[in-house]
Amino acid sequence: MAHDAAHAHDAGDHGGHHGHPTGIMRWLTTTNHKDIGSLYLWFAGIMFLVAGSMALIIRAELFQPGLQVVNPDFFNQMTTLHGLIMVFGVIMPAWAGFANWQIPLMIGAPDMAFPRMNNWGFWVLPVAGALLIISLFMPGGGVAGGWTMYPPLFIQGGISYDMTIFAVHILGASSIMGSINIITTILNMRAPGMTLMKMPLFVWTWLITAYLLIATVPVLAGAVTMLLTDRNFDTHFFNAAGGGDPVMFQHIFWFFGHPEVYILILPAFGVVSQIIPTFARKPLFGYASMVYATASIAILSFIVWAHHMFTVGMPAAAQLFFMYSTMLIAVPTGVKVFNWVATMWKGSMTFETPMLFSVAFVCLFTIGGFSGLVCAMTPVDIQIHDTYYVVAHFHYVLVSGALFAIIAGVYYWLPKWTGHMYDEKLGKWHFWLSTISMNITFFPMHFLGLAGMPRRYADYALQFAEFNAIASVGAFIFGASQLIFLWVILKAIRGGNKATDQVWEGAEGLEWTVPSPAPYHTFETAPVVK
Ligand code: CU1
Repeated sequence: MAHDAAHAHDAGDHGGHHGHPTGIMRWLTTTNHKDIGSLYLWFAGIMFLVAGSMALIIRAELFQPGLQVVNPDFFNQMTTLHGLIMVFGVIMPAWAGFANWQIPLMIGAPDMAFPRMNNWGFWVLPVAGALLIISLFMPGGGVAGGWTMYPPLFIQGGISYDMTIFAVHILGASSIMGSINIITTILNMRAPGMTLMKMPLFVWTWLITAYLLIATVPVLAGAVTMLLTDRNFDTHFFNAAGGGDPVMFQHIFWFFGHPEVYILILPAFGVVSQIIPTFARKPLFGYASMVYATASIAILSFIVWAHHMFTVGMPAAAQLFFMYSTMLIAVPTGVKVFNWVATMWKGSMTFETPMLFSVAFVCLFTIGGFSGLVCAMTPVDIQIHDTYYVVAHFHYVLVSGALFAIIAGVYYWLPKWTGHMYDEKLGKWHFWLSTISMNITFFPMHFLGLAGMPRRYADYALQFAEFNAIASVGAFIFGASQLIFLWVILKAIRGGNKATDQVWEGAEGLEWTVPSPAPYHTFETAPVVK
């Protein structure tokens, strides 16, 4: 167990101890939290290119009215898989990568609590990803029912629908394994003195996220299992002709689905709460209120689900309940935004790339929050339901929210992860191009939605042409800008200026101040916890 931190990754090449696996076997058998963190991040990055390309196919088709690039059925397959892969294959695995890399370092644990389950939790992911992508090429075509998998559409399709259900089961199993690991690690393996209320906020947000996952992923698994039996074993859970109820699927799905959107965004709150204090050179304002706000958001997320279903025909009392409970979430979210602003207030701020993305997060996520409040109002939502207004809303939350926080976190910790500084100049190019093009893409969608353009159609009426053309131009600039990001990451991995011990001037916390030897271990040599 005497491997030196800096040389741990080369141990196999030295012909070192007990013939550690090298090459592909090293990655297949690794139980080291840093290796597994990297695997998650690479998987998320590759799937980001896949699902991002699908978005560009969508935007190419919508560049002009009339069909020009793909047929409507393939268009629907693209919107469905773009959503499924971005949620389950990009943002969730990226956060799992951050959790694996950072949580042990931040709380002073030698590794995750269950290193072998950690390995398994990652390696089922590529199987699910492959199932989703291969399903596109199956007889009968790919899944075209939307990422929410609503019946009756989702009961009718071919084999690709069964493959998608299987993929969702696998993804769920992976999430459950990851969550059990994260909760156990945080509750049992903190260094002496690291009390719960001293934990870095990123650790807090992931602890709460892990509870959300454990509470909701089995609900999703139940929903898709009922779809599976409706499809293959003649049950009629969601078939009105057999006494079932298709709307029941929506209730079950969104009981998972709304907490799921907080699963995607809570770790983002955590990352931004690490970055802003560093570059404002002030401690986080309102730490305890941040923890309580995160917990409040998580609890409230369980009682708002039917705000996705205002048009299914609900009693007025239910509409009022889901409207008011949804609006209530603005309170703890507002607490967070005010705390981030107060942290920056009178700080001696500098604007390196991680800070730029974090400040953009605070501004643009807040736009997504406000349009969420608009959507929450029942009478307004009945008007804008299934229009591009909703598409604009959730892309502000997920692109300039979750994705920007992931990018900010990658820039922030890349020196820690690779040992090299990234190229600040290219980082700034990446930031400005992404931020400007993100707004060019998604802001016009508010106008399209208010004017009545429905989502999930390959074509549209002539009066929507201008804003669609603008959105498509923005999308292609955004897509191209992400190639800069890829280049910056590859450059930092391959070399560049050595990162110093204290990478960021204002950074505090265990992860920056305590040396963190990477335990070299695999299935053959399990970690020894002293
Ligand atoms: Cu929701």
